[in-house]
Amino acid sequence: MQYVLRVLYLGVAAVVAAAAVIALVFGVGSLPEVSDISMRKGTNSAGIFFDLHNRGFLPDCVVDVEVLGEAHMGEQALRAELHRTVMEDNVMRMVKVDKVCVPPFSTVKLRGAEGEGYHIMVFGEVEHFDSFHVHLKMESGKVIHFDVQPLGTGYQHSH
Ligand SMILES: [Cu+2]
Repeated sequence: MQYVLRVLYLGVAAVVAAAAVIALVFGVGSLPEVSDISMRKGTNSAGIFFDLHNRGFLPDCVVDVEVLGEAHMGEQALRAELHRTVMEDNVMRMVKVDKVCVPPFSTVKLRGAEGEGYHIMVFGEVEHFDSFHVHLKMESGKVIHFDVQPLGTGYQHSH
């Protein structure tokens, strides 16, 4: 009788432990956030740069980006792409990429020529806007939202 109870108890404990692990991995999943945001305006284009962190237990990827320019006259959606700067035959050029992934407990630098070359490129009449709202859509369904001012420092919203 006591043996049966002990086996039952161990069984329950194992199920509880397994449920806790599943909750940790799938409940928390990835924890993506950004820091050190900056922006450089060019002519009819701008680069947005930041560090992408993942403090969670699962990998995640940026799969889409939306950028809204804000000015006195209102907001306007701008064309935005995930880019990577690459060297080909000693010539630096930018290519469009579908996603930028960050492993668990890691950081990927989206800083243009620095590091792996990733960055966000915005196209349009960027000189008309004072501020830019950026939404990064993650593969997990999570969305990172931050604002950035050219030559200024951006800050991340917590939602
Ligand atoms: Cu680019």
